[in-house]
Amino acid sequence: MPIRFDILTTFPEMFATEPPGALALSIPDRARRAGLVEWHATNIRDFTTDKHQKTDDRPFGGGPGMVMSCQPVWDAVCAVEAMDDRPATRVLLTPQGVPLTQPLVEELATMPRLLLLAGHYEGIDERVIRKLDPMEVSIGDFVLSGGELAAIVLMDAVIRLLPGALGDGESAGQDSFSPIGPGGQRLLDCPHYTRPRVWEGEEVPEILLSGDHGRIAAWRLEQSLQRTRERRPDLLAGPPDQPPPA
Ligand code: 6GU
Repeated sequence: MPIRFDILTTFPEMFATEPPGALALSIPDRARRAGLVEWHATNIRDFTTDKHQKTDDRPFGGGPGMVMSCQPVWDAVCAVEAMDDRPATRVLLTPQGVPLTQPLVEELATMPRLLLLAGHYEGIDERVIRKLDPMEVSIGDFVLSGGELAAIVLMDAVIRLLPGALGDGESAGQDSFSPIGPGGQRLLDCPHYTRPRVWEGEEVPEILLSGDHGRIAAWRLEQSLQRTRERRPDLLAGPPDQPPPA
């Protein structure tokens, strides 16, 4: 069975396959055509009972922006969940969520069905969030106009991990954040080179031309460690609340 994504949004066009949206290209499109994944975007606006089709309203207590109302969100989630027998893991995309990391992506990639709720405006009425009790996920410490681009990021990261999604010569095990460190740490990727051997007077590192696969692997690991120390020392510190790796 393909993993199923349901996206609840007021901008379902962003998830279109025709004309192609961001996920209808490259690896996610190939995975979809191969039957590894399916996704369905549902317009929350289709579920509003408001006579003007409104999905939002002004915040109690005043302040800028609009708040997405409980009723259309709740009814949309209930209707979408009933479209398939499999239980959906509910995910709300919000800057207040837990950070999306590769371990979380790996966990999500094992789920049969994910329901992604993309909020807009100043947010969603807290009462419907509490009633849905979703996992709340953020893609970083910055603010997007809506959860849709975050949902697309999450979907891309999950889809490329599905067995068969990457072709020969593509491997998720070599990516940045793969646990290749000597203590199983997740490291940044090593640098890569292709032809020509000399470009603008700059040579490819000699070792990569040596044909010695053992030494090449050791060099790449050392490059990964060096980059990680320089750019992301936090990745080598070990997970918080756990002893650092030996
Ligand atoms: Cl998940 N949503 C929005 N609106 N902004 C974000 C985000 C999510 N993650 C980082 N910024």
